[in-house]
Amino acid sequence: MKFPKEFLWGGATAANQCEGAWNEDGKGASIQDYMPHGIMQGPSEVIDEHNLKLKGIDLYHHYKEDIALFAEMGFKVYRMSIAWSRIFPNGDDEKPNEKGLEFYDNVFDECKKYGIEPLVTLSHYETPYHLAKKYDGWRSRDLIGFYEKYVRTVFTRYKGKVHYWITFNEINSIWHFPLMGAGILTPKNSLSAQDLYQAAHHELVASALATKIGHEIDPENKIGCMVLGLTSYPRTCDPDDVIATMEESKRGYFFTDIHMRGYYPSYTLKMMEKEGVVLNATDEDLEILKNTCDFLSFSYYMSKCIASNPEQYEKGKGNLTTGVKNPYLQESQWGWQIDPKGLRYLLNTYYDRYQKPLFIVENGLGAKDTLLMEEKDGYWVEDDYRIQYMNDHLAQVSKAMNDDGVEVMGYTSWGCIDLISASTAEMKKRYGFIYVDRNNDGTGSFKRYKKKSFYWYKKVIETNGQIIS
Ligand code: BGP
Repeated sequence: MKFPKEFLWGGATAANQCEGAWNEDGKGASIQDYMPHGIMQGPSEVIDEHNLKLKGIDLYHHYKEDIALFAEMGFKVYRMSIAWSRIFPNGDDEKPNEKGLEFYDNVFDECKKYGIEPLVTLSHYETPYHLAKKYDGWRSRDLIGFYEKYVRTVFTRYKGKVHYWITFNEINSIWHFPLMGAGILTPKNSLSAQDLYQAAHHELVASALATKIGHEIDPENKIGCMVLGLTSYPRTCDPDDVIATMEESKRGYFFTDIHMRGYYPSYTLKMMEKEGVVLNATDEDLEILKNTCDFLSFSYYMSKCIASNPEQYEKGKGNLTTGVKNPYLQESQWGWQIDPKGLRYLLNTYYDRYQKPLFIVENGLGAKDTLLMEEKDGYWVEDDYRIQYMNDHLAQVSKAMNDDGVEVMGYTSWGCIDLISASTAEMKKRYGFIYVDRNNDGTGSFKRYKKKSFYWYKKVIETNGQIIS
């Protein structure tokens, strides 16, 4: 398997799923601090002390140890997010919180020590709670100004320390989970299409504005958009299934097209027309949207099938969105259908559409791991299933590059250290190369243990992918 010399190997986390220290050193609450059950139930009225994310894996106090472990694996890049409410505790504050800024200074300095490039997500499902409560999140145009102030602050502060940025995590998730994706507290079933498209528009304008500002502050900055990458296949070759799949794909391309092309393509205008939406978009908004991204990044865990008559088939489970089951695929313990070839397919479709570099910033297997009674060859968890999953996906990445000519900048596996899951807010769904002793009931010592996959990934990076088969 061939990977380019400059390929960015690494891992990914998000502040709200790993940092903990939810109210330390002046941090304000984020929406996640009020989501003890992930997306499965609505938000809580008050902070629920059982919410595992409040302490996460306590990366806030373990970052030196954790980054040293990433360095031991040879990471070239570490994808992480800045918790917006660590910098602006309420989101609409006058001044930033210096302690919060210092924390990320320390993290970036630690990365630099090992030659690891940070890849920073500016907003990873962690809108400051106050902005959700007072403004109903991104439904309000005011959020553009608050986000602008926040990104200006961090682009300026970390100039020269960070060169790779992502504006919003999985921006297309707003269709499915408006609270997580856009900090909207109004329940989804009370939101109209008008509300959702307008909120999406505000995020899109804010994203393009961040790209503009980021380039102005440091022309060296590479700024990308990020979507939940989903391969959708027609369940059968019945043209009705094919058309249903095309319609579904349009909802996915909505965000990448606007980010990468800089305008609302004709089909997006038709979508809104059909749904009775009259978008409030100013001339200035449309001008800002012309600031297109340097790269397109996405998460990829699974694929799904689409049918024009879905009730005839068994329903699939999946990452924030589902279709019907694909009879040719195996699934994870959480029912997500595993499809390495779907990753090659997706890389091709994006590259054919935009001819811009792609970055796989999330991929991995959420599984229940068992800690061995004693260390075996330096590891504590025998996670061959995870090694297999990642090997098979990376083999397809290599094919996309070498057989199909797709340009891929790098690969950051999701949850390179175990963390709290986003959809179910639990600890037992683990993705990491590093096991963290914390349990669903909140017990645990927070001690870190290497898994078998730790040594495997180290070898992958050392050989620049040569051991992938
Ligand atoms: C993506 C999110 C991540 C992450 C991942 C795995 O959608 O960007 O934050 O958590 O999915 O999902 P989960 O944690 O629910 O297994």
